[in-house]
Amino acid sequence: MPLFKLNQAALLCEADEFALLNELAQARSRTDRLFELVPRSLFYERPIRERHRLAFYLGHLEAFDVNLLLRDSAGQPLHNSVKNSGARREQMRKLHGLFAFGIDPVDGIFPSDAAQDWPALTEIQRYVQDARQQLGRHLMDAAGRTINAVPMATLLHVAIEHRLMHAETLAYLMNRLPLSKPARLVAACHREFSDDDMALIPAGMTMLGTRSHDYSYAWDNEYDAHQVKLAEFAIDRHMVTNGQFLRFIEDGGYTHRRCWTNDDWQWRESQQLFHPASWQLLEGEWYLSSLYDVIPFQGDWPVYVSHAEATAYAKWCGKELPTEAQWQRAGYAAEDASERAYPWGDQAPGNQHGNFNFKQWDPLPVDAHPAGASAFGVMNMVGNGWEWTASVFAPFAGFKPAAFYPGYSADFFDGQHFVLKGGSAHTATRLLRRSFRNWFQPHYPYVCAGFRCVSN
Ligand code: AVJ
Repeated sequence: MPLFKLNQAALLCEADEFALLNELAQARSRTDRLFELVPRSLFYERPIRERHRLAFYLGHLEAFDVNLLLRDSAGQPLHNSVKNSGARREQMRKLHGLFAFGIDPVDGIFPSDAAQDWPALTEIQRYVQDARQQLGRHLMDAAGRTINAVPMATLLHVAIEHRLMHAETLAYLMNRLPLSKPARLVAACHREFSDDDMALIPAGMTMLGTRSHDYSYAWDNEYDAHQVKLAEFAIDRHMVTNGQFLRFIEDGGYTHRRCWTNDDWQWRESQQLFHPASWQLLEGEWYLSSLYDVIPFQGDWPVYVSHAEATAYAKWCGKELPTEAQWQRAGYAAEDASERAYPWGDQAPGNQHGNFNFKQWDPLPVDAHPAGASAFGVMNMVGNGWEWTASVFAPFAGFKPAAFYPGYSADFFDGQHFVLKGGSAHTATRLLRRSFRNWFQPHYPYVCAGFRCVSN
């Protein structure tokens, strides 16, 4: 796929726009490379029943960028006026409509389209190429301009972050593709971690959200910054491991009614769940599914589960999930009452700090990055798996939806989503900022998301 003609664009751009065009090009090559891993025969699969077929995401990333960026300074869409032949233009418009809306159905309604409802792969690829060409031309002209009073640079941040979030979506969709899966030649690992290994976090303050000058871009749900006061609590030094979770399973955790909330129990019963979605029992041994293969049990990796399963585990061992504020304080507070940019300090994220930014596909042991520990010795809070919190996703005081993407967060303030913090192996570095908030429904088990517990 052609990238921007960056050197030409550079002549016209502000320096920060040039850097952003570069970053968008890099984000494109990340999603391109992910799509290249998908065999052509599997593009029309729907690996997760709540989400779209893979082919959708191929077109969606471009349709989103076109909607956002291909506009005149008054905000009117430009893509209707492109100089293609009439039939080609008509086809472009049709595909654009098909791929424009990426929000998946909520509330247990599953999409019911058929594979043949979607255009052929070559058609989608042509749409992608056309869109990139038009964007390339337009972005050169639009440099330094505003669209509806929004600086081009802000919109480029949005395009980049949207694409990088979808890179993560692709990664966890791909984990569930029906690729042939021989067991990988690594040994099972049964290293034990203890539920008693907790760090004490003294009473104090934490800042949620961000001030407008902290980052060059943050989403609407990250505003406004505010202080939260917390009592003393203890938090697991490590994310709960597969090995710990196995003890819960072996103790009959999935059938202890008292460990589950009413909603969660109903869900568990209706799905007849007895183990995490990524685990498989083969001839009496547990395996974990990954991209191309099935991996023998890794007891020291974080367990990836739904919010419901995480909550049941916490209840089983007499603990709770951390609130968003507790998680934030455990991660970012320093002993002198100041707060750090990252758990380890103010240094930019590097390989020694954690497992993120597609450094590798699979998780690493929960204690793999001592250099990433927080001031209170809490390990691996950023990377290696998102972490569920007990907090319902809701606006902070002062929340204002962005006019260029009003539904980004507001569509999900429905009490049906929980905040996740931290990041996974598939989370890009720029999404690791302290104020970034992720959210999913409590019964969505597919994200590379685990948890740690607190005692209050
Ligand atoms: C913020 C990760 C929950 O994947 O549903 C992508 C991001 N929003 N396209 C999602 C998103 C629109 C969103 N999450």
